[in-house]
Amino acid sequence: MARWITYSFRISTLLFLSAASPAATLTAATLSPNSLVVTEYLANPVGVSDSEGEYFEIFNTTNFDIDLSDLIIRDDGSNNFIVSSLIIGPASFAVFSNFDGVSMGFTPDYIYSGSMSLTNTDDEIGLYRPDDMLINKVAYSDGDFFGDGISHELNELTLATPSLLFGPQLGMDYMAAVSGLPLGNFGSPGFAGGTSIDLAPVPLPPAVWMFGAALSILGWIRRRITAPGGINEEVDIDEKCDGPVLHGHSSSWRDPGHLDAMLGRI
Ligand SMILES: [Ca+2]
Ligand SMILES: [Ca+2]
Ligand SMILES: [Ca+2]
Repeated sequence: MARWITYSFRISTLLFLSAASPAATLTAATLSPNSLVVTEYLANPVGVSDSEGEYFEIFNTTNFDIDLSDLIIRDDGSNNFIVSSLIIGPASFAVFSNFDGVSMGFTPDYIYSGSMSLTNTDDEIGLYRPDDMLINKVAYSDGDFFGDGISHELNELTLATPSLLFGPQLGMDYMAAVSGLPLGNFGSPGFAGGTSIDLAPVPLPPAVWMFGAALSILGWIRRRITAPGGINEEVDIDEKCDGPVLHGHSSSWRDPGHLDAMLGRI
């Protein structure tokens, strides 16, 4: 005997709905852990003062542009700043520095001036969403572990590295940069240097995934309903979108496993 099965799920945020603008740009408020990763830092430059030579580098591990506006960058103490405006491309680096980079031979993507310093002993570089959710953080206990003027490059950039989120281990997750910079420094600001990047495609953010799933379910159900002589030809289904919630029920899913199987297809 047929029984009714009712299902519903919430589409948390209907983002990127416009077919006219398929290229999504993520915002800092929607970022998932490790969507940005600190890939390099130079805490103790040589040939220039620390206030004119420190930098750190981040990498966008997603397949989308990210608008970094309102991203919070801070240590565990009082150093902090909020990014005013910067777009980082998919699978791309961005360099943050406390100076214009001229003496070190590169152009930073963002200058934070004196609002943050990288202490040569122990310090932190944390990336946080505007709601203060941690995205990625480096905590080091020796800012020139490899020697003065030698930046720390992340060994391997993979989301499977569990220690990334809460602070890589010096000497294990980071290695000494070997690419020469002016004034006797070493580093790879804005490029991989010795960092091995091996990232699987990053899933769509939840809001986009859910919306896509909703459309997929809808389309799939409708196909099943209209299939002449198909196994579900007797399906009687009613569904509607009620604000952000998609509701549906059917009298012909005799086995709740059908629903599970359907969801499993998405
Ligand atoms: Ca320093
Ligand atoms: Ca600091
Ligand atoms: Ca680098």
